[in-house]
Amino acid sequence: MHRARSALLLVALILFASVPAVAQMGDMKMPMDKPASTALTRQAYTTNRAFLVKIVSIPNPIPYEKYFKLGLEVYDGGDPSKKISDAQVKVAAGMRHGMSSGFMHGMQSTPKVDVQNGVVTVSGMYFHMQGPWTLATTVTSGGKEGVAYLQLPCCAQ
Ligand SMILES: [Cu+2]
Repeated sequence: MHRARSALLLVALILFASVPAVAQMGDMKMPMDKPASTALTRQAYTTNRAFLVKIVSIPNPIPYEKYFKLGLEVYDGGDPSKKISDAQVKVAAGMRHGMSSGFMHGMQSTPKVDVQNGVVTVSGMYFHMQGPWTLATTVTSGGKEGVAYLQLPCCAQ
């Protein structure tokens, strides 16, 4: 009886202790806290195949704990040779840490999107943790909207 209650208490303690650990993960050195071995995704279709998003410029390697920018171009998913110059693009970057969708955490910066001559420049990117990051780009054009996910490995030492 007493032993069962101790075990329950232990489980409760472990659960309780793990909550702040997740919340503070951005500051912790985790086993995953090493340069990503995954490759950079150079291009990706939106999940509905409406658009193809290509990375046209990015620092190689991506700097660690430094601001950087990257350039994107959007193409017609049905005809990838057709560039779409007037697409509206929103971005969000984060780390999944094994999650199949969504982010375990985002960046500590707010990226800014600027479109000029059909090139989408995303500035204010900042990776504060080593490992694979995901850039979600939401593209809107011609009444269609789609989200493409690009994998960005972090980082240079
Ligand atoms: Cu992380």
